[in-house]
Amino acid sequence: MALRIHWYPGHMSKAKRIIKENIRLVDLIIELRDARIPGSSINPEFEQLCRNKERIVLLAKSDLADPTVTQEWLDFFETQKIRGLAINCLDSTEMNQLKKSIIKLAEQKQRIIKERKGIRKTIRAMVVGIPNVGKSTLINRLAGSAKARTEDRPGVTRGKQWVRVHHFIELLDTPGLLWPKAEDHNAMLKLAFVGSIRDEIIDLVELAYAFLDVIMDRYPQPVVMRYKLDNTGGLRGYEILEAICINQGWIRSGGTPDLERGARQLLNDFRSGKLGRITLETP
Ligand SMILES: Nc1nc2c(ncn2[C@@H]2O[C@H](COP(=O)(O)OP(=O)(O)OP(=O)(O)O)[C@@H](O)[C@H]2O)c(=O)[nH]1
Ligand SMILES: [Mg+2]
Repeated sequence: MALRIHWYPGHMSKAKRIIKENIRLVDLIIELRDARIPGSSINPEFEQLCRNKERIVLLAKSDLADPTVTQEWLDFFETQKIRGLAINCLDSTEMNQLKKSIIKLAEQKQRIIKERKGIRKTIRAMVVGIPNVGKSTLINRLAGSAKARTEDRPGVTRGKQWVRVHHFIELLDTPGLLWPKAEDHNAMLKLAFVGSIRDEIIDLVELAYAFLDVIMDRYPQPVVMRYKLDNTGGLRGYEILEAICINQGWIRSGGTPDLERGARQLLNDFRSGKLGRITLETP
C-alpha cells in the first residue's frame, strides 16, 4: 500500500534545535512514549541527543493501552535497566504519586550537586516525546495549573517553555519530535494511527485500511462488536471499512459507502478508547 506522508514538517527542525540547545541545562530527561506504541514512539535521533543524561521513560496515555502489554513493556524496561513507569495524566491520584517520585529523584540530585559544588540548585528536567503524546498535559498536571497550551492534535507546542512545578523543580516543555526520515513505514503508520502526525497531510481512508489490517490481526473482537460486523474472516482492510460504512448507514447520496466518514470515525473511536484498551506493539 502506498500511503504517502510528508513526514518531517518544518517546525521539526526547530523542535530538534530546542532540545539540542537546552540539553546541557537540564539535570534530567522525562521522556514520554505512547503506551499504545512504545516501540514506534522511540525517536532514534533523540536517543542520540539525550544519551549520557539521566532519564525516566513514561508510558503515556496508559489508560488507552492494553494493561497486560503495558506490564510486559515495563518488565522489559527493567531488564534494560531503564527507569520506566506507566501513567495516565487524566488521573489525579497517579499524578500525585508521580510528582512525589519526581520530587524524590530531584532531592537526590540536589544532594549530590550540593556535595560536589556546595550550592542548592533548582533541578531542571526536559520533557520530550513525539507530538500529541501528552507532554504539555503532564506538565500542567504536575504544576497544578494550565500553564502550557494543550490540544488534541499534534504540533500544538511550538516553542520552549519553562514551568515551575515545585519550589526547586522546573520542567521544560518542548515541541513534539518525529524521526527525520520515513525509514520505517510500519512505525510511521502507527504514529499516524495514534494521532501523532497531522491528519491533514494523510489520506485518512488509506490510513484506515492499514489500521484495519493491523487491528483485525490483534484485536478483532472490539471492531466486530462495535460496528456489528459478521464474518470478517479473510477480509482485507478496505473490505472491512466498506462493511462498517454499510452497517452504520454511512452512505453517500449516490448510494456508495462514505469511506471518508467511516475512516474518520474508526480512527477517532480508536484514539478515544471507544474500541477498548489496545496496544499495537509488544516488546
Ligand atoms: N486518554 C488520555 N489522554 C491524554 C493523556 N495525556 C494527555 N492526553 C490528551 O492528549 C492530547 C494531547 O495532549 P498535549 O499535552 O497537548 O500533547 P503534547 O505532547 O504537548 O503535544 P504537542 O505539543 O503537539 O507535541 C490532549 O487532548 C490531552 O487531553 C492521558 O494520559 N490519557
Ligand atoms: Mg505540547
